[in-house]
Formats: sequence, structure tokens, C-alpha cells
Amino acid sequence: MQRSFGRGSLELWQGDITRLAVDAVTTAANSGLRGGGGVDGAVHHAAGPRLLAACRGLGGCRTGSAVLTPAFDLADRGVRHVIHAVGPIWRGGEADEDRMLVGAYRRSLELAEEHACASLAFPSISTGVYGFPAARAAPLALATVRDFLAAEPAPAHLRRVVFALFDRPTLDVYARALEAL
Ligand code: AR6
Repeated sequence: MQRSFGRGSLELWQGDITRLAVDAVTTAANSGLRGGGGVDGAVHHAAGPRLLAACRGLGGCRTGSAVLTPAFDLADRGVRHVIHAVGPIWRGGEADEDRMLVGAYRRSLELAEEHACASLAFPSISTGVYGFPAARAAPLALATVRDFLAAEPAPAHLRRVVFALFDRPTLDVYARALEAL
């Protein structure tokens, strides 16, 4: 499923984010940038041990933001950067979770644009072990990308944003949210 916003496109795709040939891959990281399971485990595995070494030098990242490193072994696939986005842990919905989730997506988009990326992939940030309900996260994630692509002046570089959704139920939630956007 795909929709156009401004000069860019937003696509939904089901699968492992490390299979995508995009300029930048976003991972759902923790604020210590220590690596972990889920999508972060897959991205660190695919990028190789130099990724964790690069993260150690950054001193962490606050929740609701993102930082950028090289993609190391993912460069074999044409990926130039890994963006480490730190989404919120779900605490019931009254602890600023929505604003922090939007911030993590927003800063990732800015970093991709600042580094002249034409294409960027996102996982569903915070909806795994961090427990953010996917039905609440999806409209926030998609609207943040839409607003970035449709902004005036338009982004100079970013043209394609792909959501790599690992499982079918999450893809279905995002598909419904994209239709309603
Ligand atoms: N490609 C795309 N999506 C994936 C992949 C993959 N290879 N593997 C899992 N997902 P999670 P969070 C989906 O738990 O909730 C880590 O330990 C997964 O099904 O990876 O933000 C970090 O280091 C779910 O839909 O991220 C942090 O400590 C989505 O990615 C913490 O987990 C996000 O699930 C972050 O938790």
C-alpha cells in the first residue's frame, strides 16, 4: 500500500527491515544505545559489531529523539546510515508517550534529510517490548511522515519513506490508519 504526499511517497511493506535497500534504516533503540532484541537486534546483527562500537561513542540518546551512525555491513545492501530512534515505553498513555513517539519519528526524518537521504525505512517504533498500542501509534507515525513530506518548502532529498512492518496484524493496523489519514 502506498500514498503520495507532496513530492514523496509513503509505503507499507511487510517484512524484515534489514532486507530493504534504502539510504537509511531506522531502528527502535533504547536510550543507552546498548543494542537489544526485536528490530534493534536484527539491525545490529545485519550491520555487524562496529555498529555497537559506534553507539558506545555517542553517550546515549534521549527518549523522543534519534541519532545517526554509519550502516557498516548494511552498506553491502546500499544502506548508508542507521538512525537509532528512541521511542517511549508505554506507561498507560498519560505520560507524554504520544509526543515522545512523534519526536522520535520527526527527528529521524530530519536526520535523513540532513544527510541527503532519498529513501528511509521505519519499523513500528515502541509497539514491541515497549508496549505502545499499535492502533494508537500508527496514526501518529503516519501523520508525522505525511506532515514532513507535505511541508512547504518540500524536503530537498527525501522522496520515499517505507514502513517495514514485521507481522501481518501490525501491517493491517497501519493499512487501516493510512486509509483514514
Ligand atoms: N524488521 C522490522 N520490524 C521488526 C523486526 C525486523 N527485523 N523485528 C521486530 N520488528 P521492538 P520497541 C518489529 O520490540 O517496542 C529493543 O531491545 C516488532 O514486531 O523491536 O521500540 C531495543 O533495544 C514490533 O512491531 O521495539 C529497546 O530496548 C516493532 O518492530 C526496545 O527493544 C518494534 O518492536 C525497544 O522496544
